[in-house]
Amino acid sequence: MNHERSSFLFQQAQAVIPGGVNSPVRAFKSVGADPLFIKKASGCHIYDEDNNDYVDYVGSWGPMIVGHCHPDIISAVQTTMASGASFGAPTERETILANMVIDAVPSIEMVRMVSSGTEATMSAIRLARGYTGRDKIIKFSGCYHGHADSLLVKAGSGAATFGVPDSPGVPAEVAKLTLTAEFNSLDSVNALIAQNKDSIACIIVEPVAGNMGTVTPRDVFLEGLRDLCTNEGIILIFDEVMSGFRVSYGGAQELFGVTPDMTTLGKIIGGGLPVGAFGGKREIMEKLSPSGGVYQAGTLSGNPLAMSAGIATLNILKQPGFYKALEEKSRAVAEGIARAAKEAGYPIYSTRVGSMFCAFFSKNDVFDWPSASKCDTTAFAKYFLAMLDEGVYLAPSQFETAFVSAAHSDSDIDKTIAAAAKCFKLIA
Ligand code: HOZ
Repeated sequence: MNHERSSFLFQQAQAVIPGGVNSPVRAFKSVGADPLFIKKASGCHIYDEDNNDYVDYVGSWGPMIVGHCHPDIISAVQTTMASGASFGAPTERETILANMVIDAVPSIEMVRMVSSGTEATMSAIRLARGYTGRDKIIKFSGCYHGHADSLLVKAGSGAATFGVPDSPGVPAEVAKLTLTAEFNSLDSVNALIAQNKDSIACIIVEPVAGNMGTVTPRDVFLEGLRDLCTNEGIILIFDEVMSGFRVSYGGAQELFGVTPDMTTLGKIIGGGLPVGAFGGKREIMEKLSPSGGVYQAGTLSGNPLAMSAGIATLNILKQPGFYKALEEKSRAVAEGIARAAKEAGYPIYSTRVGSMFCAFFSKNDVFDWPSASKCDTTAFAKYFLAMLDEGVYLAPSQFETAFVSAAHSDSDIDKTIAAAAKCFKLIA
């Protein structure tokens, strides 16, 4: 495939944008190539500046669950745009989307809209600290909760891909308030709690870890966190920026039947426009300014265009059978890729929760960051580039999740599995 124009545009971008990209995960650095510059998209297909057509499993890193350019979302955004893009004052749409989120997500009694997932997690942690009067937090290595200072400690996603899980620029004094446990290990959490009695404000976790590949929670892990937090007066925060409205309408907490105290959201609830949200128990949320003293603000928070796109998206997701059909597509593609790998003599460790999946280049189980980090990233890079050549666009890192959308058709899935069969044979 010819990527001449993408490479030309990348060269131009590098002169004026650090690394040529506005978010590190977009770079193809870890797979040894230049990123594709995207011209347009439709359904589950994206088209680069050289007019190559790809089946897309990045989906803008999660938001595009109904596919790109859905007519209902286009129409909602166009109608809203015609009456004003932003006012910095309340609009009715904010309350409509807030009610939809509250109705869907078991833990959320009140919600505040922000403009990104990072803002959501950063603000949720400030609120947990303000509510409990405690300073320390626990996160899990390999989990990624955006790029706020306290969360760039043993972080996943781009931070793990590029080998900077503890970013320069985060003051040591700030980082030492973030304690890290191992995903799926209640023992590691118990040990931290015992060593830091009555000083932990919150535990923040991706209930389905999606930023070190896709790592599923083992039996009793989430329930165990719930019990520990209840017993110790710690706020349990589920970061459902990725899994919210994705693994089911009510997110991972609905799927697994475990209710946190607070939840962070983003991606899908903005229908592809910049959005985030955090919510939880009324008594916690009411501590937020202006009803309480914990400050948090944003010029574009609850932006009319983002609210409209979010409402239109959730209305599509509410249609009967939406998640069942998505589950079937997702199972077909994830199982098809795993089967192709096995038949090529290159077994992988395949994980999936709903429409989030990952092919780990590992012969062993992957259940936390130490096991994920042992994957063969060199073989992954070869596979990634070969798949791209076959017209399949995956995230350019072993430590990311693949997303399936309602727009993936049987023929897109068949094409993906056939491509995988060819690519695994190449690397076997
Ligand atoms: N959570 C996304 C990737 N794992 C973030 C996208 C980004 O960093 O640009």
